[in-house]
Amino acid sequence: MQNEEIFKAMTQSILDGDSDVAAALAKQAIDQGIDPLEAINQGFVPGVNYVGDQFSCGNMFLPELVMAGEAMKTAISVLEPEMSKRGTERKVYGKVVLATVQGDIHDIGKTLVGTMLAAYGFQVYDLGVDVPIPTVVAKAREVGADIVALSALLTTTMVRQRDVIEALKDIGLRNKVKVMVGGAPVTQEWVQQIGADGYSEDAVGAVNVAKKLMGV
Ligand code: B1M
Repeated sequence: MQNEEIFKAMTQSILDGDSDVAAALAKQAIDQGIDPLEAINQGFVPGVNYVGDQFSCGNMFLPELVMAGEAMKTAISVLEPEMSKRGTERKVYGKVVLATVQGDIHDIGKTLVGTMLAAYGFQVYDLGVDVPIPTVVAKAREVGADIVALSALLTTTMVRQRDVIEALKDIGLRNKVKVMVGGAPVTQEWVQQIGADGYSEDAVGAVNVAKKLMGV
């Protein structure tokens, strides 16, 4: 396959949300000697951009976004070792420590946000669900996080987002790290109330917010 042809097929694999095809094309690109960075930027990224835009205007729905994100993540996982070998790591916009807050086990939205952030060039440390406040804060300090991203799906666990902000203040990290929050019950009003730096209603918006927080 010519490069243009393989890029087109890569874009289509994301639109189809087909992880197996995306992985096979990523492998094929490596075998053909295509620069993995070029494969991501010219092959897979146009696919997630399209799906993201269509999701934002209501023409595509959550399952398509989830599947596209998963396919993108699978393709990148195939290409990443080759990128490291070639020393052509993608530009990393920033380090994000991501967690669903303590007491909350909802992980679908959080994982989707993590997938999209990683797909768009953030280094994501996903701590999982029900993550204790000290664990979030310690990881942020350990990796030198630029952003702490906190998901909460329950009205009873939203308050943990505020607690993490307070804990960051307590250890003198608050002025070094941005905090973004999200999850179904989170509102702009809540963001202001707890003094977070950013909020988005969905995973595509989360990428835009994170980029804005990093000044890119
Ligand atoms: Co739960 N649950 N649940 N649940 N659950 C809700 C949240 C609820 C609204 C359902 C309802 O009653 N209508 C309700 C909360 C009520 C409230 O507090 N206001 C509820 C409840 C009550 C509970 C339990 C307490 C039920 C019980 O046991 N009695 C229990 C709590 C357990 C716990 O956490 N301690 C519970 C358990 C569960 C399951 C385990 C069964 C399952 C989760 C499975 C899993 O995650 N692996 C589950 C599910 C599936 C839901 C609903 C139905 C769907 C959540 C979901 O995955 N949505 C949910 C109702 C609903 O939301 N409609 C509900 C899809 C996902 C992609 O969207 O997570 O919103 P979402 O993420 C979005 C955005 O919010 C945003 O981007 C994502 C992608 O667009 N976003 C961010 C999310 N995080 C972000 C972070 C960001 C930025 C954006 O920056 C950091």
